[in-house]
Amino acid sequence: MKGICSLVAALSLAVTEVSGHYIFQQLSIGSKKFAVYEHLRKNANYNSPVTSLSSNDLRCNVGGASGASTVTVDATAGDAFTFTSDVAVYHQGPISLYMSKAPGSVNDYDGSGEWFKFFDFGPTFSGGQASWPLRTTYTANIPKCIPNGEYLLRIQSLAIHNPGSTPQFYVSCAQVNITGGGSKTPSPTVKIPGAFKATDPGYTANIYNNFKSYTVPGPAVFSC
Ligand SMILES: *[C@@H]1O[C@H](CO)[C@@H](O)[C@H](O)[C@H]1NC(C)=O
Ligand SMILES: [Cu+2]
Repeated sequence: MKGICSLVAALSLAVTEVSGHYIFQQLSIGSKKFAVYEHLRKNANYNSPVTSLSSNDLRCNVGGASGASTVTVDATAGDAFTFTSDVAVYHQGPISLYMSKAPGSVNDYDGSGEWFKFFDFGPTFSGGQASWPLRTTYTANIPKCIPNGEYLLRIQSLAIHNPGSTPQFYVSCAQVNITGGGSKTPSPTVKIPGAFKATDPGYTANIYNNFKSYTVPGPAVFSC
């Protein structure tokens, strides 16, 4: 009986993994929208999440360790940019933006260096209700003061819609070449994996039970 139940559970999970969810697959700089996966590393797991806190796939998703087939795009520090997903993000949880400077060419960079976070899209609380920024597009500005160079630009949707189950990370990385920047060293920085802990309040939060405040996981937000 147990065998049949777990087989059914495994099958339904497999179906959900392929057909459900969402994936960030397109980048815009300013009003210029580029082709799907032109400047984003193509992942190899459809639109499924990463769920291991210790996996290198947390950096740029499954299949995203190499940028060999990704074209790096020029951007000016301070530019607005947008990540677009295939379908609107529909799992409650925060969306965060990170960058990591490549030691050389970003095409060859696996994301094993230092990451800083520069934006969180968190919940807003009003009248005892939380509302999450669940959308198809997320727009922010590249920090004006960061050093010129080639970077991974990473978006992360942390799905905590299912309290008690393992949260899910939906991540994608773009490759950008920054000019017109400054000389500030972004801080604090973290390694990925390592930046997120099973004990983080924002990771274990129950969004359906007495949910009145929220701390987005990860390092403090860097701003110029
Ligand atoms: C990045 O921009 C600099 C300055 O314009 C340029 O010299 C360099 O070739 C660019 N690198 C890439 C990978 O586009
Ligand atoms: Cu899902």
